[in-house]
Amino acid sequence: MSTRTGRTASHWGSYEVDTRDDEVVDVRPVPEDADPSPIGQNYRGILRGRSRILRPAVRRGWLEGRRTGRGAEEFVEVSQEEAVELIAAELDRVRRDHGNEAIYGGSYGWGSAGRFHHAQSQVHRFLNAIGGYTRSYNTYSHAADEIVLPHLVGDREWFLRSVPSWEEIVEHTEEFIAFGGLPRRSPQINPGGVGSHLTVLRQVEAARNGVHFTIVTPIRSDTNDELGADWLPLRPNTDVALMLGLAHTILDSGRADVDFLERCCVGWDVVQKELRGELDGVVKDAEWASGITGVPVERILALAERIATRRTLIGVTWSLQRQHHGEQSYWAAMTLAAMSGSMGRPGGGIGTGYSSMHNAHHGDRRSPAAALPQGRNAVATHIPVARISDLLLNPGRAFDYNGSRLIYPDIRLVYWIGGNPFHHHQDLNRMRRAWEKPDTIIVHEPFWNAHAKHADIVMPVATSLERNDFAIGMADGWLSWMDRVAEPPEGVVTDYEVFSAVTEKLGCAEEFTEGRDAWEWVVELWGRSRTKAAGFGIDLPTMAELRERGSIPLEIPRTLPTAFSELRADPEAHPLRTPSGRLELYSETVAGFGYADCPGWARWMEPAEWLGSPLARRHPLHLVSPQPDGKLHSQLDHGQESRRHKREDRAVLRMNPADASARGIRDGDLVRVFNDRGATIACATIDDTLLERVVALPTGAWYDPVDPADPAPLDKHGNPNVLTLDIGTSALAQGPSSHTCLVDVETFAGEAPPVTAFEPPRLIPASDTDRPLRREETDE
Ligand SMILES: Nc1nc2c(c(=O)[nH]1)N[C@H]1C(S)=C(S)[C@@H](COP(=O)(O)OP(=O)(O)OC[C@H]3O[C@@H](n4cnc5c(=O)[nH]c(N)nc54)[C@H](O)[C@@H]3O)O[C@H]1N2
Ligand SMILES: Nc1nc2c(c(=O)[nH]1)N[C@H]1C(S)=C(S)[C@@H](COP(=O)(O)OP(=O)(O)OC[C@H]3O[C@@H](n4cnc5c(=O)[nH]c(N)nc54)[C@H](O)[C@@H]3O)O[C@H]1N2
Ligand SMILES: [Mo]
Repeated sequence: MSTRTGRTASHWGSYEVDTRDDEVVDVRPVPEDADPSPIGQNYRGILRGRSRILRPAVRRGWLEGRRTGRGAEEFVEVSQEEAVELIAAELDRVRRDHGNEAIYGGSYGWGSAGRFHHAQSQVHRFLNAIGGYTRSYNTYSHAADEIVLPHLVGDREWFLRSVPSWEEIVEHTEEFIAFGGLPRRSPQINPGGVGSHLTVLRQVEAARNGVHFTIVTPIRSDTNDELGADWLPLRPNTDVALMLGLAHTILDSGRADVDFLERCCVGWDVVQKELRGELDGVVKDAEWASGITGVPVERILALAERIATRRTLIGVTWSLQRQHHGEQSYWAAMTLAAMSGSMGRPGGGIGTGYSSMHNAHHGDRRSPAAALPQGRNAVATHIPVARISDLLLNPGRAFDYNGSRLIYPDIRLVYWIGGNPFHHHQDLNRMRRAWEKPDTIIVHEPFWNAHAKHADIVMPVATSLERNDFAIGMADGWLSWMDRVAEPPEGVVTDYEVFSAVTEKLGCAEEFTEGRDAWEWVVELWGRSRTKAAGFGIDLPTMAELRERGSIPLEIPRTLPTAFSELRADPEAHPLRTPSGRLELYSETVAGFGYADCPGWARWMEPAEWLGSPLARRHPLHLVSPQPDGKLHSQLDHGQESRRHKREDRAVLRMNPADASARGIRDGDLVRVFNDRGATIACATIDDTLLERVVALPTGAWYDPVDPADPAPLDKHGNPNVLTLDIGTSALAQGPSSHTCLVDVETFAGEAPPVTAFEPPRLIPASDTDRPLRREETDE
């Protein structure tokens, strides 16, 4: 028996981990974590569990030259050498016959913490070394934000580095209006790691210091009880109408901050016309907003009064822009904040993501740590990340994106590591049709999730617990060592070693490895980090000392004055990096694009699906699919903390008592959630914190079709993305619109099929097949 104790870091925190025979037996938060996350408990028992991928596997149909059958067919297990041979030969065929742009390496996903083993850096460096690939831009988290903010404020990074921090809020804010709420679960997470969880502590401190919180969300429990927040329930996807109604009320009462609006912004004239109905004949007053949002008129009037008279911070959660016309949520919030009188004053104005993730907003966002260089991509073709199904389904088709007109290239090979599109993408039945298009899909995964099951060549890889590395999260105050606390299963190697072997075969190993093994790279990146940190005035110790100490606190104080304060003081001396140098409440650039679904100023436009749309007669419930408690996305869904949040093995669908009783649904019943795109089985939990006609099904349950050969199979595990809508936010950002979705719910009739999401697919040992291990040529 071998036992080890070491330290690991993850996107949900750092932990001390005990392993026995290379399996995790105990997980403890590190002492420096002020408010540790229970998500770390998911590590127990997963390294050698049934879902672990133990050997490289190749889909039988692929070997026989078939593109169909992904997700339904058995796999042939092969040796590491054979798998590397197959991958190298197929990459070589595709780049020779179709060019490197036929390789899609967008490969979106969070992977694991660790500077060197960071999956996206690895795969992009690898694909650049072999000649380039079609890439993806933006994120699923906040694509619309990434595109629209630069049009409004110029430099998005400057904005994020200077919006009021929690420390500033505790000190100066009087009113915190949280559009999208302040869910306790979300700031457990931080990309790259989090040494000590501070957000909830700061929120409570703010409340104690007299900050008055109002949460504007369809779900009352989107907050922490200790904040004593007022709840303003509204219909999902109608925030823009509410914001405009508030803005109109402030304008009407003569309280708008005309000085700031006229000196520091462009577009105040257009905003007034929009609010007064001079552009479309519709006055955007509180009554109008009430009709759309369901918020009583008196509450809109009262909230507008508070906003205009007290030091107010408008907080917008990222969920507000993961919806159809999501750009407008930010635009309207910016407009409201600019009118409030608090813009550019300590603790006032606007900020984003305050309860979406830990990095919003504590320390400075500049990282003192070096990253693995990705090299140069010789291919220019790209897509906005959430247009993956459109890309595969429509080669050659033109589409709009932030003022440019792009063409979807013809993708023959998809290479994906460190992400799970069967978790993250919308309308999975449509995506499954898209998945039939490429010749070859190659995936590296530690676990047999749906993504691996739908691939052609699956490479098992080591988890973050089976590698040495160091971690630092975005805007986090800690550097952390990561121990190899277990050996991977025999024969299983890291992403880096797979890529090293493939580049060796393709004759470009030197470019990829630069002659270093993984350990030598970690040492190298630590050395580069010491140099980089020195430029920040930070003296990092030797790597041996980091290892010894486990973690190091970092003081990277925020240096920028509150966003817009300098603009307010002197717009000539401190212009923004917009075309006008002002805050652009009206953007001539965006207006010039001429997009019907994204004009150049804040405007309410009906989303494709909402409670006011005709479709609501047939599918009368609005589905929101929030981030899950108990895990990050789909990661370690088979872990114990994740399973604690399931009922009857399925994800939990929360619904209002009235909606449940109207359908004869009782607490704990299995239900079928459905619309025209798909259906899933979840377990109903009756919850009076939800607004009527709103249901919530968290993301993250591994997609688990009853009959994978069916083109639109019933999912039996509660994955909301079989239901969600796969359209861009607008022609501007083309972001995901996951929170725009109507459904209906009924009790599940009959015997529910057991969940098999965590079972491996049928595996055939290589010795049992007489097939030659190469792909047969077909002209399908
Ligand atoms: N309906 C709906 N859908 C959504 C959202 C929503 O709000 N609603 N939110 C969206 C958002 S914000 C996001 S960010 C996405 C998240 O989507 P993803 O980032 O794709 O989800 P993860 O589950 O984190 O996927 C990471 C995968 O990488 C694997 N992995 C971990 N470490 C490694 C490694 O070192 N190497 C390799 N090869 N693999 C590794 C894990 O096992 C896991 O399968 O989901 C989006 N989808
Ligand atoms: N525990 C945990 N935390 C996470 C993650 C995770 O997987 N697990 N994922 C992380 C990632 S990658 C990201 S990007 C962030 C995302 O962070 P967010 O985007 O903030 O997270 P969501 O849970 O999608 O949405 C937050 C709340 O918005 C509300 N909401 C939905 N639609 C609307 C609407 O139209 N109007 C209003 N006013 N409210 C609405 C929902 O009730 C929901 O609870 O979360 C991060 N935090
Ligand atoms: Mo995200």
